[in-house]
Amino acid sequence: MIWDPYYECMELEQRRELQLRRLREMVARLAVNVPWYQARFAQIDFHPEDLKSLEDLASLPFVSKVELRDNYPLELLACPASEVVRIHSSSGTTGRPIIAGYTAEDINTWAETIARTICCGGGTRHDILQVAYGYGLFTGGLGLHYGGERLGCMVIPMSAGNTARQLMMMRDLGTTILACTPSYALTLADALEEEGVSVEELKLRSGLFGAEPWSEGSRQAVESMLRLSAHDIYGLTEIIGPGVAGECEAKNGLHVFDDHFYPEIIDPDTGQVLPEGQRGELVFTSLTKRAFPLLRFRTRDISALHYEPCSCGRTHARMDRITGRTDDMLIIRGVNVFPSQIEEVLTAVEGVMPHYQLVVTREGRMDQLEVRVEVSADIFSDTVRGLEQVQAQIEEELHKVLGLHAKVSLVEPKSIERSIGKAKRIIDQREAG
Ligand code: DLL
Repeated sequence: MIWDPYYECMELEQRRELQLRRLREMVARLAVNVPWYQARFAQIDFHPEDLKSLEDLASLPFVSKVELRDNYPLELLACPASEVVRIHSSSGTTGRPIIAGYTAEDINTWAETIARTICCGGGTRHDILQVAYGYGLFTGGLGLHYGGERLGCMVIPMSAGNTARQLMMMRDLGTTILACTPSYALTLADALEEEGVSVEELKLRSGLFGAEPWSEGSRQAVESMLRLSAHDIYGLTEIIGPGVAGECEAKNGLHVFDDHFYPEIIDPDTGQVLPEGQRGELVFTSLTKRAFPLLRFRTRDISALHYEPCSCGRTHARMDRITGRTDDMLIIRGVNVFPSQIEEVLTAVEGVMPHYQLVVTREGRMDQLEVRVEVSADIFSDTVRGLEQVQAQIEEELHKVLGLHAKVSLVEPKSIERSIGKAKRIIDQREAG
């Protein structure tokens, strides 16, 4: 089912006209309502009426996390504070959090784009949606919640954690759609046996997984363990939260709801806009946000965009699965390494579980990468020789893909800390050493 065929299946030309109209309105609003944008536009001698085509957007400067932090907490509001009905926040790893405000209209838009996301994942109003993303300042819980209600699902607001209770509710209420981070989905799948719940008793058919990078290997693992169809969903607090893009049954990239969020891909070094299909940094411009619209926000997420229509009938731009973040990239002995590349290698090896951690240390001047990964109980109880073989096989595969030697440590099932939200994959001990 397509939630809003008018907007989701629009002819490309018609959508471009709509985007340009919305963009021009947005820029004009920013120029009037937000002193910071006023000053920026004046600096580059830009006048909103100069914006004649979507391509002209490329002449405007980017906004990055640094500028958002400088305008903490609500300096960039484009509406009176009295119109803000909700805030969310993303903590990040350092410094001040980002605070995003929403008007009632923004909350409405958000519910619509999440309803689209759930429909993309095969959901209808007959579904029972278990929301196991965290509720609170994080956008995952409340975002999915409002969208689920908009669609007419029965929503179970579990929030993250309390795994035993999640499984009990899932079984007793007959949950059909599970929404949580992919790492938490694996944690839930792992706990089935311990909690005495058999997958046969469950009615899951679809999963809406996002908020962190994951791989095709993890998709296969979670699909076979929970017997559902796993869909990638993407979003970020600065732009609205989840509901920016989602995968349909074709699983041929994520549909970007580009009548609200205009995507570009840029070269992260030069800032140049890259053509269709080329990999680079995703940049988003709000087209309809009222409280906290952003012009050309640099996400640091790496993806590529495609424009040919999808077999499902939606005509939105499609983005590739996020393969990493420009700031997640580890530089080890000068070689760029993305955790996602390692995950792809690990999950392709029989008996290796998608639970891993990357530990980076420095010995003298040399960076060392250790990949700690769980293996199945069968492999773990194998002979030392058997274990060494698996270890050598992974080291060889990693060498082929990364071009450097990483030490692989096979660890016991369930020995790597489980997450209920975003998994912590990287332990970089270099600064300390
Ligand atoms: O994670 C919003 C969200 C909630 C998305 C629930 C999907 C589901 P933030 O906490 O602001 O917001 O983190 C945003 O998470 O820039 C990406 O780096 C990463 N991210 C989000 N979705 C995906 C995904 C939410 N599907 C940051 N694949 C983004 C890979 C993702 N990374």
